[in-house]
Amino acid sequence: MKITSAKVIVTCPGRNFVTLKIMTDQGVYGIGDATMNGREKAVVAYLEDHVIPCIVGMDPRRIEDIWQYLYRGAYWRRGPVTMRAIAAVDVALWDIKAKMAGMPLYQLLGGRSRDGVMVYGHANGSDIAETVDAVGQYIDLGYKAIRAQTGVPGIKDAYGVGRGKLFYEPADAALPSVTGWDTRKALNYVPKLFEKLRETYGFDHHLLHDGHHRYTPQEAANLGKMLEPYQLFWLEDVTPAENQEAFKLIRQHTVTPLAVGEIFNTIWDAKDLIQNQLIDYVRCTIVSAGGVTHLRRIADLAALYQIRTGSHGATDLSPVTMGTALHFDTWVPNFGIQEYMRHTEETDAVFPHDYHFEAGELFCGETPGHGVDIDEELAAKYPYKPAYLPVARLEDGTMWNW
Ligand code: GCO
Ligand code: MG
Repeated sequence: MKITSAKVIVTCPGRNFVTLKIMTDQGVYGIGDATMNGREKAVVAYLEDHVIPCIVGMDPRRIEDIWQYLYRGAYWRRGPVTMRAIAAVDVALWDIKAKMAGMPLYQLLGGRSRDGVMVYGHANGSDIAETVDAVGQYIDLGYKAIRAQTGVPGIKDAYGVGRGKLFYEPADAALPSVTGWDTRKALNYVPKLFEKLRETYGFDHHLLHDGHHRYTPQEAANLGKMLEPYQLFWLEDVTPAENQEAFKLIRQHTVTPLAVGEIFNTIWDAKDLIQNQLIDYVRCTIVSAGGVTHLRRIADLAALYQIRTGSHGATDLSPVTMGTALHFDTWVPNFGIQEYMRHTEETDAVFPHDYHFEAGELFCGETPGHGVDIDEELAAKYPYKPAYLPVARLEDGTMWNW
């Protein structure tokens, strides 16, 4: 069997998505997501100029060998661009293999470990009252787990507060918009949100919060400690994780569960956090961390330390990633939770898929492959539109972590 050709499809049904389509001499094709929010064109070039010429003619059944070829052969290993390109190839090849086997992908991975996959949605508001209402709407939609983010008085465009109700799209401008941050104001406000949420809805639903890399380790420990009475499911990205050791300090002071990893791109980014039991959930995803082949390795290492998966699932991860993630989540023994920010109807039309939402869970389908396709004709109607993630500055103008 041979890869006869491959192409990159860039489409923007409300936001940009980059999709790799691999064709074979058996007439079966596979698709993989390669979207990197705000840097899409870098991955397009990497795929078109440095990956596709190498894989045409290769046997698509040799998934592991092609992964190793693209990882070791790059010489300049790792990084978000390289690992997204490898992920896109990997997912497309798993899609092909499952189609050739006539099986939904989860069967190829080892079969079902669960029926449905618990997901969490994003509730947000400009202040505590609005956010409490938004969480109530997600409870009414049947969600068992809800992430809550609120605007903070005195902070311009605090992270995680969307402009719509169901959809939150942070890449909001043709050049990075500037948002503000002030940790003291956030530390004085965020705990009050969760106090109010528990007062209003009790403890029957899982509540999550994303620190989005904003706190120093000491501040993160302080926030974790202040949130303990509200029993969060997790506190995410509470401090930048390049220095994995920083989590030792946080761990010494709080038992609030910690989740990290949506911006990791290989197992090396998470290895020390996992082996030192410094986190409770690993957030790596199919698209950012080298595809099914590599995410499986990360999940297996995490399982040795009773750490569970909690894959990233924002709108900037295409339905191709969501569909593949659901097959992965249906199989993986140490599953924790799956993030699920609904895509818009126009996105869903470009990416027809067989997964569905019911009573707070997502269910992958039984279609052979990962169950997601791309309507190329419709995709062509939405040309690429430059869009950047914001940046964040402190009140004195210091550049901070968005
Ligand atoms: C999340 C993420 C998003 C990111 C976005 C960047 O937890 O869903 O933090 O909100 O900011 O995916 O493109
Ligand atoms: Mg996050």
